[in-house]
Amino acid sequence: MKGEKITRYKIFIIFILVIIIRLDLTGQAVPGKDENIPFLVTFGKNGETSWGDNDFSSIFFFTIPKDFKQQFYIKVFDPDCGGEHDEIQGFFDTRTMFSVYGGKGVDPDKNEASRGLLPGVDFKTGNLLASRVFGNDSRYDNKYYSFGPFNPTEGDYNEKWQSYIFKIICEGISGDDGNLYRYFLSRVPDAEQPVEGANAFTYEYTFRMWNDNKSVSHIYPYVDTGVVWIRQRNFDWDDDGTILVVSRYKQGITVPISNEDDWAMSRIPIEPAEVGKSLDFQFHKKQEYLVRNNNVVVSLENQRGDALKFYSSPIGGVPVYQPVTTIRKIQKK
Ligand SMILES: [Ca+2]
Ligand SMILES: [Ca+2]
Ligand SMILES: [Ca+2]
Ligand SMILES: [Ca+2]
Repeated sequence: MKGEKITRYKIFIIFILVIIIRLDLTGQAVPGKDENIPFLVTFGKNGETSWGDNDFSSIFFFTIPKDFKQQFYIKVFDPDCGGEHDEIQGFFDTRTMFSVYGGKGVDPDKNEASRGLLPGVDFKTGNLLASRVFGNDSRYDNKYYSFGPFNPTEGDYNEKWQSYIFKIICEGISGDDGNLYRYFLSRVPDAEQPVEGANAFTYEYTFRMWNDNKSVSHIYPYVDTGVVWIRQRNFDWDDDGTILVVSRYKQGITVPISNEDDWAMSRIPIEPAEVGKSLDFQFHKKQEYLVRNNNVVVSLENQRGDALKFYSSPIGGVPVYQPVTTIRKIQKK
């Protein structure tokens, strides 16, 4: 009896520890911990789309839970384009502008233009809170720059998620090199201290793959109510291995892959039980040889043409396939 009590106590402690660890490490870093993606990438607007960035801009949203009352910072790691991490073309001449927006017009649930997927429509919606241009500057090479402090209520309030939403836009305003960078949402400017319950998402994910064909990268789109099927699109995958879709109900569906400067697309059926959870898009690199410096773009929309969000910290956790033995599900192509 006493032994059983101790075991239950131990399980309880482990459970609490797991919760604490997840609160501390998820949702704050972009790319997220579970994604295993080394960097986001945005090229200068004079770059070639065949280098893997289709539009020379990237948009991310941060959600701050309404119960969080302190100030916070949006930190950019390696905001410069030069020195370490970045992708040179000839010589470094790229200038990149990072801009933070809050207020009405930011929330992409209420304002579709804010998502940045409508051709020719301005996505710089909301109030500009901070902005800075970075060139080839050793002061910011391999280091963080902190935007802020911001007050949570400067964001655009979203009732469904009970969170204030902020947006950060990265634009390659000149030059042709690729700026590689990461974000971190922090309570302090000079360290990385997460905001509990915060998250980050985008609608069109442009990122760099590892130069290591043993590594697998992931992105986690959230399947909202009413989704019956989704259309996946991937750009400039350089024929680099396979892309698999995994969920509790999908052991691994392969999707058509792009090669050089082109898009590949397909439809993926969604089971009712996958609604309200995340899918796991897995990016497995080619094993025969190493495709170096692969930058890729991924976007998804549902059957109504609405874009799906990719969360840095998957909502509902990382989905794990669970074989169904009683009900055999036949995947439709
Ligand atoms: Ca750099
Ligand atoms: Ca250049
Ligand atoms: Ca950089
Ligand atoms: Ca590529």
